[in-house]
Amino acid sequence: MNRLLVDRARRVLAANDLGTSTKPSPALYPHQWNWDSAFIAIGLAHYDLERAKAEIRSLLVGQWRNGMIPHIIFNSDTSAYFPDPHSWQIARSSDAPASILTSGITQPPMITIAVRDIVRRENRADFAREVFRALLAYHRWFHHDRDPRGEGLVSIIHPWESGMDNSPRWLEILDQIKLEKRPTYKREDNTLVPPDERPTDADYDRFIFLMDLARNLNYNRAEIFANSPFVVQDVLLNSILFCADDALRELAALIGEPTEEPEQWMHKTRLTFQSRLWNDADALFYDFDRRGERTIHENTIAALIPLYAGLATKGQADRLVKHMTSPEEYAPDTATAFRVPTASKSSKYFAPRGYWRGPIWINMNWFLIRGLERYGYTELAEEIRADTLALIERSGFHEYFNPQTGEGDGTDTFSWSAALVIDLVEDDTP
Ligand code: 9WN
Repeated sequence: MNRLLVDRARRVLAANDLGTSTKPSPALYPHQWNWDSAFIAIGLAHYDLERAKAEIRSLLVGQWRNGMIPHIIFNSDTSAYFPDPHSWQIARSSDAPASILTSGITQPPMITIAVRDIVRRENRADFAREVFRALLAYHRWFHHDRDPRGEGLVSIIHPWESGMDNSPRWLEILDQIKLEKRPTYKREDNTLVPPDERPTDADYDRFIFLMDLARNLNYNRAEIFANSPFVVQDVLLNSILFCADDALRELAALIGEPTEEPEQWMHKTRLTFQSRLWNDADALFYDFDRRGERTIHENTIAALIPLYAGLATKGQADRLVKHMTSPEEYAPDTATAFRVPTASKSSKYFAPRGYWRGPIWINMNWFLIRGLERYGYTELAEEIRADTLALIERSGFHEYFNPQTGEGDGTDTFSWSAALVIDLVEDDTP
């Protein structure tokens, strides 16, 4: 059964293959996305290491001079996606690459974790040697540019940077953005899938407002930090960066480069993660609104992802697992058969078809499975793995799934759903 699933998953990746990169889906997402490509490389590494390396190399082609790896690298063969290169106008920044079109923001740095997977599977250091400098530059950019005060937590400047675009976590800040007039733009996404399975126009107005703001400030970080209402220390991105720092440390050790820098980053992150993001009363990790200097009290799946990174103490992990196993929050109940929803069912924003406001996403289940394994909750990890595979078996490689009915929503044949299913079935963590 599972072998058949792997074959089907490989076919999804082959169908979305653009040669040296893979688009997330056939029509809705026709370009290369940053963390998608990293998840895809993790899947590809199980059966085609050369193609997995090509996926990483093509992502690095879009790297900015300041080290940032952008969230989208545009495929020049198509213009069917909004926002397009003209919306971003990255040439306004002297840091942007000259001959390649990209967006002007980033996404969670899964790339370094994917590179470590590839290097471990190959059991050779060549690829680590090849990409180490570029990865180091990306991490330095995160830690210096996005954490200018050296606090140990980096900030995101757009919900798209979190990868969880319309999460309830961002709503309070976005609601405070009062638009004098609506930005003018034409969406493509809600013509390709049912509009109620996409972020709303009100969400998009704010996404575009923040994109325009960053562009109009020529992607100057100091100006953006000073002027944007959205500067957030995101639990998810900081968890992934912590894991990525650890992967970078391992790559450095392998090729004889110094390991102190990533070690220091990790040390600082661990301290501030605990002191600023852990909320002991609610027993959840919460994002911190850096601009407004306040905690964002939203119970979403992001609050549990520090398990993946090993950033929770054993006691905190036990308490996080209680949320996961509570039927009022993340566990199945009479109305909700499938898990794990991306927002707690107790949240007033919970919406079973609402994109990142409740539906199940395969990458989030994958993070939780890996996190539960790390803390020794093997039975629960096993249950969620079995549920995840059963869901795909039942509804196909959709972008996300309704936790009440199990139906697949958003786009079909979604690349990371396929890639991570391969990783979950093979499950021979290198
Ligand atoms: C904006 C490609 C991307 C994912 C994100 C997901 C969605 C884009 C969009 O698709 O975002 O970046 O157009 O909605 O939220 O996580 O990387 O799959």
